[in-house]
Amino acid sequence: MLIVLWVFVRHISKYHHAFNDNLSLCLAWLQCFPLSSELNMCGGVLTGLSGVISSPGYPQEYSNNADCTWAIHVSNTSVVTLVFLDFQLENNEGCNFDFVALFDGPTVTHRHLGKYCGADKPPNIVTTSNQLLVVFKSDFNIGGRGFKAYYYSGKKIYRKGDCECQQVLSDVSGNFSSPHFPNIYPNNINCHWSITLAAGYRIKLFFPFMDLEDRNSLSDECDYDSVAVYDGDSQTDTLLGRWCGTEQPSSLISRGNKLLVVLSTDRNEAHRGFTASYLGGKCSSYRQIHFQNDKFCLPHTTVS
Ligand SMILES: [Ca+2]
Ligand SMILES: [Ca+2]
Repeated sequence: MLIVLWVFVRHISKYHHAFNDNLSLCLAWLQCFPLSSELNMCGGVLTGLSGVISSPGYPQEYSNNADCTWAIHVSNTSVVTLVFLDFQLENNEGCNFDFVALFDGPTVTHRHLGKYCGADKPPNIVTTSNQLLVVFKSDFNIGGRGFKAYYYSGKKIYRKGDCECQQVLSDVSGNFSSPHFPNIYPNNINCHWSITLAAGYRIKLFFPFMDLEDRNSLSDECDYDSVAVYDGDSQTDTLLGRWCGTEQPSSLISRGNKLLVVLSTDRNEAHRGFTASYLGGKCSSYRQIHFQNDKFCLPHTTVS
């Protein structure tokens, strides 16, 4: 009987989007009865030291019109790390249809940590506060397998070297390294180096030395510790790459005058870290950028 009703409502909804609100109530109700495990709950408040969340019905396709909010709240002196194990949502540029959005605090007015859709697993996220808000929404059609993620709490670290960990660099060239380099870096850190040069400049970045914890051998991803580089000033800008282990990234060149480097480490196993150097360069002619000692041709330069 329920199945007949469900098929009927879904059929109707293809033609009458006005039924969407009723449909989502109906689907939510159907979901809660047969699948009432913690994993399949749509949202909730989680206060454990660690836990798992997933889209409703995972790994079956999530429902349309889902609107789930998980509030993760750990002890006052801790931060929250969220690691995605699986991720497949309807994709579109801007993630306006189905998405997972993350906030560094208890509400959507707190710092936005990222909005994700499609089949690329989001990076590991570490909060600066002791609360993380995870929002999952889907629109009226086209779904996916959804997502599964786990979180854990770790102690906030207050050390002398921490001010080296949130740096804005505006000199035309410079160097930086992981905290305490060449000694081992701290666990549970989330460090940002934001290179911001004058308009018209682009940035060439390279890593002469890299030694982080290795990839997760199960997922083959940099799930534990990683250095990520974004082509802009936030983690919502294009990811140019993510590295770990002793992988040596080739040099990177920004599209604009900003680059963001993020070092994230998990709660155990630390290595020596990395050193980075950058140079600013200005375009003097189409397709050509002059750096201090060398010249580059770039395929899609937009700087004149
Ligand atoms: Ca959808
Ligand atoms: Ca580690």
